[in-house]
Amino acid sequence: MKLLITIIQDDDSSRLVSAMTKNGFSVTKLATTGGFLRAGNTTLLIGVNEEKLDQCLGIIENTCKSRKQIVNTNMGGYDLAMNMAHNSIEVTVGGATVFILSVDEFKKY
Ligand code: 2BA
Repeated sequence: MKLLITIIQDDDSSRLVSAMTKNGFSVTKLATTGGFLRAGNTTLLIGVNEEKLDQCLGIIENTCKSRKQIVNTNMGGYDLAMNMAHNSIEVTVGGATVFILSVDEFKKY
């Protein structure tokens, strides 16, 4: 069995959870925060048997879209509106970031 720690954007979470459950995958949804943007994102814990791994990854890839976001690089308490034009960078936020871990044991009581 594998555990997929799957970090996605909030905008994709509802569609991905629906697609997962429709295809018989169990999902736990966590509200998380990205360290760079300091903005909310969603982390899904998905336990999946190895023969279903590719199907599961395919659903993630097909459901989650990358998007561009403008980030203010001077968030230290100055007037954000005044600084925005001069201190902004564009970052492309995935898609999905997926950590694939091997599960030693899986029990349900
Ligand atoms: P954030 O940390 O808020 O990062 C959002 C996006 O900002 C990243 O998109 C990336 O394009 C950019 N970024 C992140 N750190 C950067 C840095 N030090 N310098 C320049 N740009 C940077 P993604 O790479 O698609 O990541 C989306 C979210 O996935 C991240 O949100 C974070 O919550 C998680 N993540 C990504 N890689 C991770 C890793 N190696 N370990 C743990 N969490 C990770």
